[in-house]
Amino acid sequence: MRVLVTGGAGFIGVNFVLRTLATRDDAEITILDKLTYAADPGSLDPVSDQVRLVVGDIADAELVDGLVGQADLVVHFAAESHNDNSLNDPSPFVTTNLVGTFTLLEAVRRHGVRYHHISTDEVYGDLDLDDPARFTEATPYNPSSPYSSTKAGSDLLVRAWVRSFDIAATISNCSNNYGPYQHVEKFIPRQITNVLTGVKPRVYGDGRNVRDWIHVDDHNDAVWAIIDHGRIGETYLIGADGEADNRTVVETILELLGQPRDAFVFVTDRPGHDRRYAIDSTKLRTELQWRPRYTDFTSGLAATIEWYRENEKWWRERKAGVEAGYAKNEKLLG
Ligand code: NAD
Ligand code: TDX
Repeated sequence: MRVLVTGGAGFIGVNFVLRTLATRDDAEITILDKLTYAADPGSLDPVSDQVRLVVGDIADAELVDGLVGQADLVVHFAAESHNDNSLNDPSPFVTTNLVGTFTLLEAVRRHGVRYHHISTDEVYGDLDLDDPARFTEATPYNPSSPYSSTKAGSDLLVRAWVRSFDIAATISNCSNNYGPYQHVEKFIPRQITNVLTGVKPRVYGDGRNVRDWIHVDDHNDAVWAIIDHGRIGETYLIGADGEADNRTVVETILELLGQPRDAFVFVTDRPGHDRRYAIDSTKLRTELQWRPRYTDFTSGLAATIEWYRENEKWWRERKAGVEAGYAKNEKLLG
């Protein structure tokens, strides 16, 4: 099977490529990645003789047409992915997430290629802290940020291309991922690397915002379950029952790193900050028999901390630039 992986040099894409090569022998992988600030092609060095990396933009119609024409399957991870960046400059989010997805869909339509679309639970907006509800495939779209609205728009393009043009597509909406190779701009790696560099973790607002954490390998195994056995045209929510508030996550990281649990600071809240995400993944579990393997978040976090400890070279160069960017808007509270 010839697989075109977009965004295969980013966090989830790198893990998808490495895991696919480790667990399957039927995939011949081509990666299309623009190598934005979020990418690290060096992460693919150990498998460089097993994958083809094409550096380019998913919004480049000619390039995309040629690559999709050579594939049996497209797995579309490429995106501008960080909410805070989308608040500072929404423009690349519109181009990559909307125009890029449109460009892929048109090529998929022309060539009749199977397509899997990677998306996020953020398309559903947020839930109150005391609301017993969780998101399901039937929850109405209600995105809050430029990032989540462009991801929502990209999902709707896929649904329209399925209905109007009969493309063979599936969609997955996953909760917050953690694990190795995640950019240090994101919450968990930012706080781990803060502690490792002697800086106190930064928690937005009151720290009570809840995210539903899943290990990146569990996400990617679910993606393969959907590609292998999912019903065409369907959406599947991916989540591992990992709800935790930000304050608790930071306290756990501090404890695992041998620091006092209260050695963090509160900083200015993110504008429009979604309060809580929570996924009900019953459909995925009952239809496709998928189960998460990382069911203990604390040991998953401990393994992730170990990875950042052992791979300082991977993140060290990016860290100062990311923190300088945050420092422009962030003020200590209290
Ligand atoms: P990331 O920012 O770490 O990586 C994105 C990758 O896409 C990078 O390698 C980047 O170079 C590439 N890219 C960006 N613009 C491109 C363009 N125009 N053309 C080609 N390549 C381009 O993101 P991630 O966290 O790995 O997220 C991957 C996907 O998973 C995204 O679609 C995201 O919306 C989705 N998702 C992420 C999470 C999460 O917790 N990180 C959760 C659910 C869904
Ligand atoms: O320094 C921080 N302090 C803090 O309190 C950062 C960077 C974040 N936060 C909070 C904001 C969120 O409540 O932590 C939570 C997680 O933040 P992010 O890592 O930025 O993730 P989030 O905004 O929830 O979005 C993530 O999950 C869904 C990914 O970045 C998206 O790509 C994915 O779609």
